[in-house]
Amino acid sequence: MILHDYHRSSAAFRVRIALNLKNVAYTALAWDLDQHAQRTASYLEFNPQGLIPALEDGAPPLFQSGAIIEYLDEKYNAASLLPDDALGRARVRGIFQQLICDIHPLTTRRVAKYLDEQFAATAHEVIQWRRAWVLEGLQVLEKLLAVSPHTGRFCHGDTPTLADVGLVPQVVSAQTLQIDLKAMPTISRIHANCMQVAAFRHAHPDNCSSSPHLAPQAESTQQPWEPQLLHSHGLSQVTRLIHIRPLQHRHVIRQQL
Ligand SMILES: N[C@@H](CCC(=O)N[C@@H](CS)C(=O)NCC(=O)O)C(=O)O
Repeated sequence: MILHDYHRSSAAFRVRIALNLKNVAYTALAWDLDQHAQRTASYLEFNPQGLIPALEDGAPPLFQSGAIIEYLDEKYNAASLLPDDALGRARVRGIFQQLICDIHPLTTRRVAKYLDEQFAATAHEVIQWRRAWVLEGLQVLEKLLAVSPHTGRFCHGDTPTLADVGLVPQVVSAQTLQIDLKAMPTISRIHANCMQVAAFRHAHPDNCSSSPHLAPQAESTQQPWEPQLLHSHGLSQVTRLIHIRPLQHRHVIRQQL
């Protein structure tokens, strides 16, 4: 199984968590979003949407983190990421979709690029934009989680579900945007509980940062886009590879997006 990955991609972070929760061995191929690797012909040929992540587990390749995670949940049905009851499943999917459909897309690199290119937004204004949408979305979610009797140690009950898989990357993204989460005690508590679980911890960008540090060295010795074996780590055997391509870019976005 091959995960087309980038350590700072929130959407890929979700899939890494799910793979770890399911204890599935995989190979990670890192596409350097900071170098716009997802917009190069070799990636677009594979995924015309030009977005990370993608998962290869036979043909066809799978796109969209939500679809990939539900595929994994169906294929490896031990430790289900969805509750048994229909109402519970709808609640969990609702939280997940709020995070991945209503918050995350507004903060992506392509939106930042458009703000920059079409409206000459400064880097500071782009950060303000991102902060506004993440803050608003998480504040709403905090209210939903705080009042619900279904909220437990995790977003739904006392075992991790799809909702937590969506929540943790968004909280990490909020942290990189320096959003103060003190006013969101329920989210902070659930996030802390998730980080007690190795599957979440091992998927964190700090534990998967294959590309930025090694890219310059690799560039001098590798052909463009030649995959380089970096190291293996993770809960299960995760092999991390990197595609390197020296590219000029206008500005590097260092937030978790
Ligand atoms: N809905 C997609 C979103 C994927 C997505 O936006 N990925 C980001 C990284 S987190 C990306 O590839 N961004 C590149 C860009 O915006 O050009 C999913 O959940 O898989």
